[in-house]
Amino acid sequence: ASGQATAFVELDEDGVDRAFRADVLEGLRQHQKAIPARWLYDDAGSELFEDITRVPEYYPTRAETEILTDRSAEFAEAIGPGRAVVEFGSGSSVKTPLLLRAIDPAAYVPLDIAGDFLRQAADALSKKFPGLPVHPVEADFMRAVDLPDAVASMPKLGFFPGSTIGNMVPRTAVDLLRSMRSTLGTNHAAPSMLLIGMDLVKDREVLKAAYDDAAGVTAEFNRNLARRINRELVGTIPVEELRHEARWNDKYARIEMHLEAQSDIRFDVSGQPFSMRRGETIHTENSHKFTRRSSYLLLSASGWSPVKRWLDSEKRFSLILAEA
Ligand code: AVI
Repeated sequence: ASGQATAFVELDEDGVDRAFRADVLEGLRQHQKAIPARWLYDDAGSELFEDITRVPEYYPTRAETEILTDRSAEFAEAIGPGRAVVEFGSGSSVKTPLLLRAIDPAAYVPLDIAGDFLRQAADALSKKFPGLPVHPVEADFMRAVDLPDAVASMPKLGFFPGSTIGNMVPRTAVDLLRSMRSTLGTNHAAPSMLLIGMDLVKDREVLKAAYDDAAGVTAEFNRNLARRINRELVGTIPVEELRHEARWNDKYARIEMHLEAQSDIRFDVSGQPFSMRRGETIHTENSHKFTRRSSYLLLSASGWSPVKRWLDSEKRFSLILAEA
């Protein structure tokens, strides 16, 4: 799953997601055109993202997997057995089994908005861990969620890998981290914990290459958003006139993805006309990068006290354990 939490889907009379249409039309009317990144993840986009995780330049997935593999004894010691693991955004393929194997949990609760992803992930996990109770919950984890009664009395560990938190602006990230704290609970006798992946600030060229790989997979992932608009919102965007750009924004310490018009273009979306000048862009994603201090500040501003931090061998990516 993408890990991008969304509101529940509401379709209009043409079977189109109302929120998608509203976000696109509003986003294209702005001076700096911008469309929320969660719309990158339709079926084609989710598959392209899986492909991104395998391109040589995109290090975050491999770096985080390395930490989970190599430091399993340290996770076991810092977290301890018997917790209910609540994963925000279900089953990111190889990472979840690595964590579950390391810490000997009492239950696994995958939480996702997309019911089909959720059930697939839950089934796959149950097969791998036959003795482990699995309780999938279909919910929007941007808001506080009621967990199943079966795990009510267990201490909790939230798991949010992948640096998905980096795709949110700080204000939204704080809202989410606070919601997670409410979902997991703040029992002082057995404080909840959170294990969260956060990608690190590093050399710009390394960052830019990770978001503009030579094979062009990230470019396709970005352009797929324009294709999706054409498919679902009766659009006429000339996709081949849009160039993928990965840009470092130093003020906010983030990589931004943009789609840049290569010539002056005009197009329609849902019957409304739009135009772009050559060089004008549509901003499609932010991916914030953190330092030790900025990651701790974000967590503590959200009610979480950092406990321990692990890096991969090349110091590219961090996994942080925090306590409620
Ligand atoms: C899902 N998310 C953490 C990815 C990232 O690195 O920000 C999405 C992505 N966008 C382009 N490449 C990967």
